[in-house]
Amino acid sequence: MKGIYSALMCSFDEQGNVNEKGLREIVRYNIDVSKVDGLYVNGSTGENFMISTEQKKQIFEIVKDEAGDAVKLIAQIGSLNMEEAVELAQFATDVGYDAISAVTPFYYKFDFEEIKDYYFTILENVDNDLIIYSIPALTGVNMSLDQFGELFEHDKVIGVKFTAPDFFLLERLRHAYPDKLIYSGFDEMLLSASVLKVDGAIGSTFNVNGVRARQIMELAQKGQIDEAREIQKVTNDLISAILDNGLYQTIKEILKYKGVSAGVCRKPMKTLDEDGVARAKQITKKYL
Ligand code: MN9
Repeated sequence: MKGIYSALMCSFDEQGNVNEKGLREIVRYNIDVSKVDGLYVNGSTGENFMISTEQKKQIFEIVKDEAGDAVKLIAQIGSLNMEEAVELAQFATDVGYDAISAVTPFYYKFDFEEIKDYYFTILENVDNDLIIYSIPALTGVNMSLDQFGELFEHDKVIGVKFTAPDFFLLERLRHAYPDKLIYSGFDEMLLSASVLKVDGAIGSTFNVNGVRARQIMELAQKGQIDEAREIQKVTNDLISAILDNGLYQTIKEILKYKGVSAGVCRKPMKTLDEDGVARAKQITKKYL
């Protein structure tokens, strides 16, 4: 389960429906061109928190059907609706996903006992391994080293997608839990996370920049830090340009220039105007 995983984009049409052909093309592009080791499906980048349960299932099915066994598949099933989380966990497991992942429950400021109960309840109801999805900037949920430890006591909690700029906590986690899988979640900090020996990375920009991501991680693992830094530098020029222009919209536009029917983002996310589209084209030409 180690390696570079795209936080998979999903193609939606103007009405917000899943564009099956487009989604299949995105999967193919990730495997054939971005050369990722795996796909993280229905995460933030997949616009998961703006779609229906049926759409989530539809996406899990299409992605598995297109990817087959070519790459590892992780299904993000986290939801504030526990029944939905369990239902999706079972569904993705039946479809053949290698692991499930669940975002920390957010919005209501749950205490740690509640968060623990959420994860263990999901695991009581599904026969699969689980990766915690921690992204404090979006959820407001900050867990301590000891709290991660309590979750890691469960055999089936096999790791964490660590999307935070907290390298102190990351180092402590790595040191304390050498056998758990730690995935770096911020693409712009991949080199720093790789130096601390994460097992892999899961990111939105890998949909289009997966090859450089792999180079950064592998060079860092070999101790070739200067070379890795050069590639992180180009990568971060790219990521800065993408973030300035609108993260998911711009990645979709880049995919379109590459011939992939990436569609538009779901409302309330906005669509790029003419200038934004032109900038996305320039970014593609310059970096990809
Ligand atoms: O899955 C992604 N997080 C979000 C991880 O999209 C919220 C990252 O890959 C970021 O998009 C990326 C740009 O900041 O690092």
